[in-house]
Formats: sequence, structure tokens, C-alpha cells
Amino acid sequence: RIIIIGANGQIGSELAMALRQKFGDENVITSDIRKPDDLKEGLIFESINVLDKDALRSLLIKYEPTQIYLLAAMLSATGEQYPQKAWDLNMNGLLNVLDLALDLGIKKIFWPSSIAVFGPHSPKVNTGQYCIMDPSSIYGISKLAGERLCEYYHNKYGLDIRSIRYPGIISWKTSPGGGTTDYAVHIFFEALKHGKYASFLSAETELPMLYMEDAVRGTIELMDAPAEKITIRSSYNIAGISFTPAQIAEEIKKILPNFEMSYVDDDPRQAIANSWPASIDDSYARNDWGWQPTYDLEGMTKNMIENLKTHV
Ligand code: VAH
Repeated sequence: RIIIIGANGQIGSELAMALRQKFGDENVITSDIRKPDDLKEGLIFESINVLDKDALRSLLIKYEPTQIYLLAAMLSATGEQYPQKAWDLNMNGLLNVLDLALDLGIKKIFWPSSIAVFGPHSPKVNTGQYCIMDPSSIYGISKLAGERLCEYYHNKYGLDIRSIRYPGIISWKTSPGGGTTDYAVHIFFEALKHGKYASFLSAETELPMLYMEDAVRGTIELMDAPAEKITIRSSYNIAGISFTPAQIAEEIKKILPNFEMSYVDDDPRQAIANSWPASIDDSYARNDWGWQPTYDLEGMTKNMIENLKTHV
């Protein structure tokens, strides 16, 4: 049985769909701070604040999960508005889960890190698994500290924690909340609704991104891999597609020729994006557990627009 904490978020909600498909609705417990208003019949949901350790303990005792997916976190842009809250949620939420997993003998945990763990002095291109990491956002600092905690709890206590440094995730079913890479999702919704978009990142800001289908499949492949294949217990680099706002705008124009792109140039998220890599080297993930992205920029753009046209 699996419990997903933070199941209402951009990644949590799509992981929940995929894990229900794989293990059956009755074996996937979703939880978040608030009950979603569109919860379908027969799906198990529990309201939980991951910072309430006693309530979380009761939840884990009630359902006795064999795997925990911890997706509750405050992302980069919102984190810069509420740094203390971001540190508290991202760090103490993780610590609560790690300690309760130890207490209750829950062996397997997934926890997401991010390319936000890299900073201004990290290599910009093909950023490696190991390199200088001086994150300058509180989100990135909390994710880097979280990676060190995960590796420590694995080495000291044998917890089977697995983690991926997600790039910016692009999805049509769910929209992201408070991220710096969110422009790459908003642009599609705006292009279809208004035929134009004002990007809060500059035209040449290249960032590593990943289509949600690839992110969910990769996460489950990592969790399914035999433990002896996992050589990274901090968090794996994975790469999908690196592109700039100008490049994705051109790709959209191939399908929506009248689409107009413009740029806002005083957004605080630009400074966060400037501190992040342009592209990632994911050779450890490829070698250890066979990671392989399937979407390129053209394929993702086509898939996004087709799905938004038919479903949203
Ligand atoms: C954010 N989408 O923008 C998240 C992610 C790499 C970016 O961590 O904060």
C-alpha cells in the first residue's frame, strides 16, 4: 500500500493517478492539507498537515503503507516570499517522514529534489551529478539539505529512500504552484485562451524541463529498480528537454501561427532562473536504472496543445 503526502500538487496528483493505475485505487492513499473538491468516488483521501507529527503517525499506523511518496513542499518563487515557512515545511516535513518511517518500519520512500540545488557557481551546461552546489533560493537550500538528510538516513539506518532532482515539470492536467519554471506551463494555457503570453523569464533563459508523462514514468521506474542498482542516495540528476522561452514560443507558433509572445523584464523569478543550470547530465540515472526521456520539444508542444484543446 502506498501513501502520497502532497497529493494535490502538480506532480503529486499525477503520481496518484499513475500509482492507482499500477496498484489499484484501494492501495493508494492520497493526502494533503486540504481535501480536493473534485475527489472522485471510491478514492481514499486523508487531510493531513505533514508538520503535525502525531497526526501523521496516526495516519501511517492506520494505513500501514509500505511506500511513502512525500511531495509536499513550497516551491522556489513562493519560498522567496515566505522563506521561514518554506524551510519549515520542506525540512521538518521531510524529517517527520524520515523519523516516522524509521519508527514504523516503512522501508521505501520517494522524495523529490530539484535542479534548484545548483547555484551561480555550479557548471551551467551539462551540470553533473557531483559539482559545486551553492543554491541561492531558500527552496534550493532546503532541497540540498534534504538530499544530505536522505543520504544520511540511508547510510545510518538503511532506509530505502530514492530521489530525483526534477527539472521544471510541464503538464496539462494540473498547473504548478509558485514555481520559477511555471511560465512553460502558463504559456500553453494562455496561447490557447488569449493567443498571446507575456513571459516573466527573458527570451534567452534556457532551463532544463521535463514533460509530466516522462517525470511520472521515470519516478516509478526508479522506485521499481532493484535496490542494489541505486548508487545515488542523495538525488539523481535526470534530464528531459532544455529550452528558452523564445524557443518554446517558436514551437507553439508552428501550431498556432497567430500566437504572440512578449516579455516582462522585472520579475523576481528571473534572478532565481539565472542561478540555475541550462542543461543537466543524467548519465548516472541512465546507467543505474535505465532512465530515458521520450519527449522532445516538438513532441511535447504537440501533445500539450492537443490535450489542452480536447480536455480543458
Ligand atoms: C520551481 N517547478 O520552479 C519548480 C522546480 C526546477 C524547478 O523546482 O520551483
